[in-house]
Amino acid sequence: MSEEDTKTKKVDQRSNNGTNYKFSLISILIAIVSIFVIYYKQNSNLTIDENTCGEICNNVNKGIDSTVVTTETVTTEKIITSVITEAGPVVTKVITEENNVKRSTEQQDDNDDIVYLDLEGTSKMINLIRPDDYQMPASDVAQGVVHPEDDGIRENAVLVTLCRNSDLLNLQKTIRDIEDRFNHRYHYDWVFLNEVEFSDEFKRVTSALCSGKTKYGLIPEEQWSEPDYIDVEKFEKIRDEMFDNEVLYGESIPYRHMCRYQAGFFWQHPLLDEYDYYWRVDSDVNIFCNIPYDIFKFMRVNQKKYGFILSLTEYETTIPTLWKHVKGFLDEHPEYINDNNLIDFISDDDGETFNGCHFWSNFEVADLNFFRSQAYQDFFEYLDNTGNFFYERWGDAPIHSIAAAFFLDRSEFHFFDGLGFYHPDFLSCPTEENIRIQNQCTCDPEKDVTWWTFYFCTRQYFRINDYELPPDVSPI
Ligand SMILES: Nc1nc2c(ncn2[C@@H]2O[C@H](COP(=O)(O)OP(=O)(O)OP(=O)(O)O)[C@@H](O)[C@H]2O)c(=O)[nH]1
Ligand SMILES: [Mg+2]
Repeated sequence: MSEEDTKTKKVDQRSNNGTNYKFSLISILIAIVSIFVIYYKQNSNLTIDENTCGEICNNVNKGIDSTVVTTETVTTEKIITSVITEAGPVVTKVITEENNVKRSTEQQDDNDDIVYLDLEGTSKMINLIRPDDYQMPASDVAQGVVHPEDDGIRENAVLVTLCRNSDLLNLQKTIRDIEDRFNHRYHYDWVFLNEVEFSDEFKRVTSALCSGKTKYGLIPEEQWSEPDYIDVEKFEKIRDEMFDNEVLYGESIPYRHMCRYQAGFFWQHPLLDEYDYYWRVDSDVNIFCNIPYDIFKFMRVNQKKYGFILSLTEYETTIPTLWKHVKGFLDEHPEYINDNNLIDFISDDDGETFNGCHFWSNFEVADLNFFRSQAYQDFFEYLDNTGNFFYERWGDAPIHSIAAAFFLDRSEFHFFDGLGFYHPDFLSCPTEENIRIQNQCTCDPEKDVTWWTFYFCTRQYFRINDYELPPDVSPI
């Protein structure tokens, strides 16, 4: 090989090496891009990355096949999600759409403000198509009510929960029950009330669980503290005595504030001003059956003002002088007594004595305008001035029930059946198997206490109203 040839070969080799080198670079680049694309595809098909959007996005996406992009909208069968990151404080906005309902969640990177909103008027209710063989519980037939069909119009109503931050764990299950069994179709707002500020965690978790707007209200101090006229020494002595006598919550101060607030103040919270109907949801209740109609529409259409599930008798030791004061008030205000009242539910001797029967207020679907009425307000103020929410530990349930029994028309009450309900330690489960099956109940009818002949009062309610008892409920 000549020197010339050798040079040429070296040049060729160099140029070949250069081509190979370029080729390898391109291959590596393609590989990197491919890996990136595969990685991106895999991740974008799962959930929103927590670092991008925070815990709330993971909640939104839980169990949902979602697609995530930045500053772009992608549609899949179930969901539209877009994550928008703005300059300055990072605002992450997640919009989801499922079954024609759009939800928007915003979060700032300092976790300060979590706002949960309906997206400008696009929220759409899921209307239940009622099967031809739909059945009402026999007790509803006996009460002469109708179950309204969905019409796509939400009532002016709200779910209300008074609770502490520490109730969050129990409350999650309660909310889930009510959302799954009822509210996922209607998206009614949910108001949470507390005497201290709700924590960010409480807001994050509850706003992710609720399908309507969530609102968080602070209770004014004067509604959650002993009024000036309470004799502090007397109060302390009484609490000691109640503790010694093992009166339930007899020594507790917060319990008294809770009862007094539920009895006299909750509807005054400005967050409730805009609503007509409310469903009180305590943090320790469960629902076991589908509710196959709009419970608030039910109230309006059937002209009901007070709905209950369980009714029972009050501990005498917590209300020794309540009836005396009720009579004192009614002597002063006979004009408030409804001509067609329900006194025979709470008294067996035409108002002489209280038989202890009351509606268990941990489930209450009611017309807020009843509480806002002058009669109710005067009634509460009169009772409150006795100081006995503190000295005797009056519960809110008998106060609500006594007021309703005197001031409402007896046709304005309703006993709800077919929902399945639990609050420690009592359970209500529909007695009729067809209703349990239709409403997909998960409760044990053997544990139902509704129709017990002692301690509970629903039989009394049926007797005084001349309603026929449901089948399978023995007449005695
Ligand atoms: N913010 C606040 N909420 C309370 C307080 N005490 C009770 N609650 C809430 O008020 C509602 C009723 O309270 P409960 O403690 O369940 O009262 P109860 O049902 O009479 O008593 P239990 O039979 O023990 O359940 C629940 O939703 C509680 O979470 C309190 O001190 N502060
Ligand atoms: Mg409770």
